[in-house]
Amino acid sequence: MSDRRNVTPNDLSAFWMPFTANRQFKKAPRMFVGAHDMHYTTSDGRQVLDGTAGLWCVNAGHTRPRITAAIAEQAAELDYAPAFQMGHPKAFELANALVGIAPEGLNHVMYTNSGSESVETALKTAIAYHRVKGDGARQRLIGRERGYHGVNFGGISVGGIVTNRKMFGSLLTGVDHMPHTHTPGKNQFTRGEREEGGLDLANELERIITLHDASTIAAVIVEPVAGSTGVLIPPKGYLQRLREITKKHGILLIFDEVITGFGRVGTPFAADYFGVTPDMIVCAKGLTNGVIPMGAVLVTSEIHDAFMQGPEHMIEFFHGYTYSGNPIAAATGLATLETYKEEGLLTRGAELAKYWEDALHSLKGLPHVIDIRNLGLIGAVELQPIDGAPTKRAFSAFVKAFEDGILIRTTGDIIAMSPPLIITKAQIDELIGKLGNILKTLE
Ligand code: PXG
Ligand code: PLP
Repeated sequence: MSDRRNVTPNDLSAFWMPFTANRQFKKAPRMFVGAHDMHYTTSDGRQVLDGTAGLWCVNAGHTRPRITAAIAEQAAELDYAPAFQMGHPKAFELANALVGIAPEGLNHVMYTNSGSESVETALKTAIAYHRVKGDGARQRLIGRERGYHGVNFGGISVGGIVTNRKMFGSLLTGVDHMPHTHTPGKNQFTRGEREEGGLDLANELERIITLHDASTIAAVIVEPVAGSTGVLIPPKGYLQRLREITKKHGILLIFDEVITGFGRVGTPFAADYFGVTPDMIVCAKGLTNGVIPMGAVLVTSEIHDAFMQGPEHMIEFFHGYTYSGNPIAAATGLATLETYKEEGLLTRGAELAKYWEDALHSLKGLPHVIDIRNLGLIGAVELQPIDGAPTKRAFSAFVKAFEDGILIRTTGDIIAMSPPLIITKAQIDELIGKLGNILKTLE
């Protein structure tokens, strides 16, 4: 056995942290040691109001009793069952429950362990679907500038966040990107969706289709509301038009609802809010309240049924993960959906949206604030970057916020917020009030 001579107790160096300024963090660590409902507890015993639902995932709030109990019970009863060629009841129950809250027509569920894996699963399914239908030339994938679809190769290929792409070589071939939907100079401080520009932006897809020819394109993938890139709300009519165009050309439309799913915009899925049904929905995060890793891809019967051919003893789709539909994750998902249902959380965002919007927009006019955007219980405050030091101003707001007892999230110089759907109006006031005071003190 090794004498473990490289390890000192409580040393922070071994863990190479994700999407984190590691050296800076390890000099001044910010640690959570507990959480309950709307609050975290820090390692120095302070309460921090969760303005971001963790990373956009803890939609029902923290350590909810039904969910923690379900995990303990499932772990004691059936901890693991092989995902391939074997089943267990809760994976089927959860699939039925998901189909029950999904937009009409999305009737089948594949499981993954994250949003990133859900994206890969959806992209592979799209290409394979055309092939099993005898349309194997449809291999191209269309994403969007500033899109975030996780960090795996397919996701960064269709994604449009340059920092997440440029280090990683040539990525997938046969990918193109639509323009993003943000038009600075035209849509600052819009409340919700803006009226203008939706059709023109969506019609850019027609241009891309003409360039490549529809017969080569498998799918278009978009976030209904772009989250990670700093909250970009689509203009009115945009998603509806994307649906019309994709349908007309036999191209699958994939909504990446990893953030927008499970009540974030005031409806179960953003597809419901916008009244647009895609061919696949990619989800994760809120599916299990962020508590146990799990993602899913919801597909139409048309897609599913296209694969159900050939000899019955043959595997229909050569894809899946060791932990697809893992029993503890499935039990967590079921308990999460029950909690959402019992407390009306999948539509609570709609009740709070106006209050949230008014609170957010009350920050207009404070120093450095150049834009405010919102939809459902999502909000963003964009700051003017410090000359020559982009991201620094927003990051110092983040650190001050943590010290003042609120958790916000920053990307570039954009502050993003997405509180648990159990937030009260008083807690919205506290969150926005404290943020306002911090903005007044920023350099
Ligand atoms: N698609 C979308 C639309 C996402 O927002 C993923 C895929 C990937 O999911 P996983 O589970 O592989 O991380 C995401 C994840 C942020 C932030 O603060 C956003 C995400 C993850 C972490 C931080 O903006 N989105
Ligand atoms: N790498 C190796 C060597 C494996 O054996 C497996 C799964 O069996 C994987 C990767 C994929 O792991 P997962 O199914 O957890 O995604």
